[in-house]
Amino acid sequence: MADYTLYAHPRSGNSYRVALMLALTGTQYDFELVDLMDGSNLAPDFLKVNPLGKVPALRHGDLVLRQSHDCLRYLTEQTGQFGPKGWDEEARVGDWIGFAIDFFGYGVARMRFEMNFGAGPGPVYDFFKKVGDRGLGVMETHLADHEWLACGRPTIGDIACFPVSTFMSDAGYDVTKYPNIAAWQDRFRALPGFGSQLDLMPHDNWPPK
Ligand SMILES: N[C@@H](CCC(=O)N[C@@H](CS)C(=O)NCC(=O)O)C(=O)O
Repeated sequence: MADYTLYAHPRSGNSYRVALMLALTGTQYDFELVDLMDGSNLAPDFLKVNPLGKVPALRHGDLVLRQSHDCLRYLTEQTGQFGPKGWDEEARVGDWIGFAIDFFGYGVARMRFEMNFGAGPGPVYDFFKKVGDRGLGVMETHLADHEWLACGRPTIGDIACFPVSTFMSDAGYDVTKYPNIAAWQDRFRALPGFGSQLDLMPHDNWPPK
């Protein structure tokens, strides 16, 4: 049994953040599938782990973390990897964690949700697309002269942003129009320990029927 247990689902970008952090830091973990497709996130057993009924959750001893960004920060402290050093770096990494919430969470991730599970193209999609377009524009410009999002090295800022960046095509974007983001994704995929969502969060019934 590993020290950490990750409760998560492979279709969840927030879950993938934490799974990536565990994998990239070489941290062993037990994986507990919480199947969002059959409502297991609202089953009494899981609500004891996370009363909010959401994934991911990360257990380490008696501590249970229920926010993906807390998990990233906690694991930087535990492993000494991918974290900022000093307040200048904290602020720059924090910009990208905030970006992941403000532009990816409320933009690209919602667009993908609308396309996969919602009404598809339409006014709701267009509303989120304004946010997504703005965020991708900021990121594409930034990556024109930065190899990594903050501090000149891979940090939890990159780990926070990578999962939803892989939803771009499902969200309706032509990724070839964002060559700097595509090149950053390639650099990210080359990091030692990298795995896909399904590598890190195995699911027997995939794609879900
Ligand atoms: N603020 C949370 C958000 C977690 C979240 O929204 N998880 C989604 C999957 S990506 C979920 O569990 N949704 C199921 C539901 O809301 O019923 C985090 O950063 O971890």
